[in-house]
Order: sequence, then structure tokens, then C-alpha cells
Amino acid sequence: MSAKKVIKAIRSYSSFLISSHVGAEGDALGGELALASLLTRLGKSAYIVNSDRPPDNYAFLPGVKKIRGNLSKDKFQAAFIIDCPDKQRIGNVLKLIDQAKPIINIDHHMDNKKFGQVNWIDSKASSVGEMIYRLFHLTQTKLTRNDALNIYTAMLTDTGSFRHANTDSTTHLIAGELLQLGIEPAKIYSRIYENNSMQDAAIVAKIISRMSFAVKNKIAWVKINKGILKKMKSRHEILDKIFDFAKSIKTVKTVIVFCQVDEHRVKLSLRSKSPIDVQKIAKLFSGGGHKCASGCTIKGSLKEAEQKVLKEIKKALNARY
Ligand SMILES: [Mn+2]
Repeated sequence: MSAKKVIKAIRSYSSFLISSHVGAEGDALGGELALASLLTRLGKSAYIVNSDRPPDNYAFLPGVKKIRGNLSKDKFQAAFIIDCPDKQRIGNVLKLIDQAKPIINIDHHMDNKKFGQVNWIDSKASSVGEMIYRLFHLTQTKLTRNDALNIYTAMLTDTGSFRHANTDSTTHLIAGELLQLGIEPAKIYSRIYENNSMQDAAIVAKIISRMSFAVKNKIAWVKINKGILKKMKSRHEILDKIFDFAKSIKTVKTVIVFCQVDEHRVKLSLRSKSPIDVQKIAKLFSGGGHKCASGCTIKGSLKEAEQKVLKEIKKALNARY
């Protein structure tokens, strides 16, 4: 089991950098904070360094203020990269990890590129937070209430509040154990999901009113241009609301959000209610993710990206129905 190799690596070094993917959110942040706490308790130095600032709705996570944007290279001997399927997604922090520093890669994305010296990839885990939870157990380190809060947040956000297909009995058993440490699920949910500004709510309403449908309303999609994208403060939560709305429609099987990053690039987020595997669609455009949630970036205009992707999804749907 690779978790044992992770523990061996923890024992071999005394100082660690911890990072994740660009735009770190619930699972990445909660996982990083719990891991930093574990390492500290094992007598190690741990520094979380991210390419982006944590979004405001995660400001309540214990330890989040310690997350930094830079670190001197002599401060750490090895680097943990968590929840990040490939090295490029680390963003600016990648510069800090030169060839000489070993990478310990912990992830639950099926398509992880195994870029570390140690790779612990478990695509069955609900979240990286759940994997960090296992490290606590394997090292017989007691979870504190703060650890529980960080790990619960990771699990909550990556399972879509315990609704997605990656939720199983293990997920709930662990969540139950975390609740016993005194964390309050309603409060946590509210801090993350009931914390949007009026401006964001207005954007959600506008985007939803422009939603398009095709193939007997099995495909739903929206296009977000550069102007609107700039106005979106809590991008993640806005996208979640759009996905939830579209998926709530009985006929809808696949939802796509096209975001115009700049004149030449469109970033796609895809969600699916079975049986369409959106990871396969994302892969056609060099992206990745999970069966029910994936993403990719396409060169071209919004219109071009829309045409290319809809063609592929229609093909996949035709093969199914
Ligand atoms: Mn994750």
C-alpha cells in the first residue's frame, strides 16, 4: 500500500512544503491544513504554499491564515502535492520545487500522472481529505476538532454535500467520527454555501436565464464571457449553483459550463448524471477529472468550443440511447 510509503517519506525528512492545484478550494485547502497539522504533530516543519489566495468562503478553516504564496527553498526538504492530477496544475509553486526535491503525490483523481517520487493515488477515496484522515489513523495521531473541521470540509465539498457517486458508507462512517469531535455541519455548510454576495446571486440568475438545451433537453449548457467571468467573485460556488440547477431538471444528463478565459481560450467544466462519462469527453481535449465531473481547456472562441464539445457529447449520448 502506498500510504505506507507516504509514512516512510514523512519519517525520512524533517521539513515539508505542502501545495495543491491552482484555485485551491475545499478539498485542497482542508487536506493541506489537516496534513500540515499531522506533520507538525509528528515533530516536522510544514509550510503550505499555494499559487492562489484561499477564497473568502474558506476563511473560517483553522490555520488558513498561515497559507502563504512563497517560501525560501532552504526551508523544506520534500514537497507534498495533494489533490493535483498533474504537475502543471501546481501553478507558480512548481518553481519552488526544483528537481532535487522529492515530491510526495497524494491524490484521488483517476487520471493522476504519478509525477512524484512517492505516489499514493486512490480513485475510490471521496476526497484527498479522506486520505489524510487515513494518515492520521496509520500514524496513530489523534484528530483534534480543528483537524475534523478541515477534513470534513474537504469531504463535504468534494462529494457535493454527500450526494455524488463518490459517497459511500466509508465516507459517512468517517464523517460520523468527525462529528463526534464537536464540529457543526449546518454551520460549516452555511459558511461555504450560504455566503454569496447579492452580486453573485444576480450573476447566477442571469447565467441560468441564458441556459441552452439540446437533444430532448438531455444536454444543458451555458457560456460565460470574459466580462461576466471577471465579475464573478466566488466562481466555484456560482458554478456549483448552475450545475445544481441544470442537474435538477429530470431530462438533463450532461451539463457544460464554457468560460472564456481570454480571447483564445475557453475553460470547460463538465458534469454528468450517469451514464455519460464526462472524463472521456474532457480527455478528448487533453483534460481530465472524474466520471461525473471533469474539465478541460480548449483553444478558440466560445462558439468554436461550444460546437466542438457538443458534437462529442451528442456522439456519446447517441451511443447510449
Ligand atoms: Mn479533490
